[in-house]
Amino acid sequence: MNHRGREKTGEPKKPAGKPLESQGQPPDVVGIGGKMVSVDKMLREKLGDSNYEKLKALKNAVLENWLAKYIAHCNPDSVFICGDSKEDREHVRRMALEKKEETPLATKGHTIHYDGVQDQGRDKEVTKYLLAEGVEMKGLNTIGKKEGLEEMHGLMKDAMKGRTMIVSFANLGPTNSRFAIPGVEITDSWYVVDSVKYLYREGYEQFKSLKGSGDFFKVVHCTGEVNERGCSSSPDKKRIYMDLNDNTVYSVNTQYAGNTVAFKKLSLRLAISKASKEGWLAEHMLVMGVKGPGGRKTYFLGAFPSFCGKTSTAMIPGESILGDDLAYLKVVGGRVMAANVEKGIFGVIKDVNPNDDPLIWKLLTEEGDVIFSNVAVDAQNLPRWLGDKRPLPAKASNHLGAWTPEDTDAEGKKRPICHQNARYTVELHRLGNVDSELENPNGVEPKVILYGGRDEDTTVPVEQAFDWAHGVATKGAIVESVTTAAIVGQAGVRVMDPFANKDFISIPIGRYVGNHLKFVKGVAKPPQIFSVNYFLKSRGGEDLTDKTDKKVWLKWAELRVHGDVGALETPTGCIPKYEDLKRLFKENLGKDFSKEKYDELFTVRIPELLAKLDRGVKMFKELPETPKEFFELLEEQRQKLERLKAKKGDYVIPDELHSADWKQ
Ligand code: SPV
Ligand code: MN
Repeated sequence: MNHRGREKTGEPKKPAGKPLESQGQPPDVVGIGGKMVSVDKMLREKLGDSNYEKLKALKNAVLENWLAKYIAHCNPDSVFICGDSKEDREHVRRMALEKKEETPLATKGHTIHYDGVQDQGRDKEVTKYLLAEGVEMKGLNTIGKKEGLEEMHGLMKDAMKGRTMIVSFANLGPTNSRFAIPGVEITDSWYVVDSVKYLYREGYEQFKSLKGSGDFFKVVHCTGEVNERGCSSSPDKKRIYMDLNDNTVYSVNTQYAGNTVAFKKLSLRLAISKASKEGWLAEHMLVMGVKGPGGRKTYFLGAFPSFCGKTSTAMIPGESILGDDLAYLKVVGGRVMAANVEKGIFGVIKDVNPNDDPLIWKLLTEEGDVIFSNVAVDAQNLPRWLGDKRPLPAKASNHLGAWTPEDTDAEGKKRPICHQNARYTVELHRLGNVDSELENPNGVEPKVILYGGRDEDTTVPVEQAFDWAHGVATKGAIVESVTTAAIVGQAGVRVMDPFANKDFISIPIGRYVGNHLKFVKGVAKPPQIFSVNYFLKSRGGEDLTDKTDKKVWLKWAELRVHGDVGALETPTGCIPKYEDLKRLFKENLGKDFSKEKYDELFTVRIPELLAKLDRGVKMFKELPETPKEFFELLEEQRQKLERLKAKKGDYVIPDELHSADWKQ
């Protein structure tokens, strides 16, 4: 039953005794499972004067009813309405420490938070969409709404007893902008609210502009049962459910931020559904500025699956960052504009080291606010992580407890110092390279969109698509990557991850592809699409590139969109000329770039490219609503590759490329 948008009118109706999910809701009584309570009485009692005033100042009956319903059901000892003020921010931080959800580390401002042993990543298996009766969502993990809500509410019953419910407000997108979506999360975790404060723009004052409307994202999170470390301790009862119709997320028996800071990936699913109805795009993309000649700055977007270099791309030294994870894209006045949904980073810490990531390294080792999660802590109370390029400490502790370098697991393998998916949370403004336009309510105009995955054998390091539609179909829609530790489960399996967004696409993927194709209608100069691949190996399996080489691929794309460099045409797009890369490697990295390396990196690997196209066609054939145009574009590419193969064999170096070989 959708009760949003109701106003208080007249006398309260007598409760009917039936669960709210199945009956009309009287305006000022609330309850789940038959228990009915007066909203105002409940709020006055639980909130106390100052919190009650704070809530009332928002003048939003939808919010009040919803809140009262979960206060009655989750039964917290008290409720804290968290506003935008510095005092509230500090209170949250203090409480996170007092309740030991975070512990101070040696460096001022640094804290560590641990998640449960089986709560170290997003959990796909228990993350489901609540489905209204008669609705089907093919290929997505779903549960009937009635059954799902009953289960969820069963797990949430009295779950906040002895704890405080915190109500926090966030703004997805820059404040006072056309991108902004208001969100409210109720949770009993101070760590979750602390993370929200790091990652999102303040939303309490902005919430007033809703003027009573129920058009906001809602999140209910309960930590659930905890162990002696304060971590959720019932992974078998972990559930994360989303209701696209009500724009609501429910999460229980988990603390991992990807499952609980619901304005991240859980709200991305809500946003994708909303965007599809409204004609814009919600993407798993970085936003950054790349410098060109003469002080020019070109904005880039980049979609990469988790763990595939998205954050380190956004942080390339010398360039500027607006965001590392989520972007909203809208067409405004015939131009594509984009904004970061967030104002902070929840980044993978593995392999962050002073050489490859000097900016993040500095931030993580100097004084200032950082939440580390699931890293190890050494005897000096300093955080340590995989790939930090420091000698291992003699002992440390991690999410499993005490650790020494000699420790082995059940199979006799060395136990790593910490979990692969250990992370850090920081605010973007602390970075020396934050872009001046981060808070621009109009967003920025991207000229380049990058798509990349963890691909060891198929695509070249950088390649420009022929045009928007070609890029959408052959670069975005068929991104492939091997699975990583960001998700609980098996790592190392090759999967197709359309637009690096597959896990979050909450509408039929075919429709989503169609939305992308249509998106730039009426846009005179849409962004140009490039594929990038940081993981390509030689055909003998050796690494071919360094982590820092990505800067050169981006610099080339920057020059290319301004027409400052030429390119070689291949059947799959346009690749750099050797001379240009040689110069860019020297100028940007002081490195010599050999012709042999170039030939190896930019060889057109026809069997692998054809196999990838086949996998793409096979996958999309099984998905509803995929536009005909998509299949046509893939077929055209396949034919070009076949023709080149017939002329030149399976592997063709750039010097051997002549478009007459594949053009009819
Ligand atoms: C990712 O895994 O892509 C992340 C972290 O950005 S999470 O919030 O878990 O999605
Ligand atoms: Mn991400």
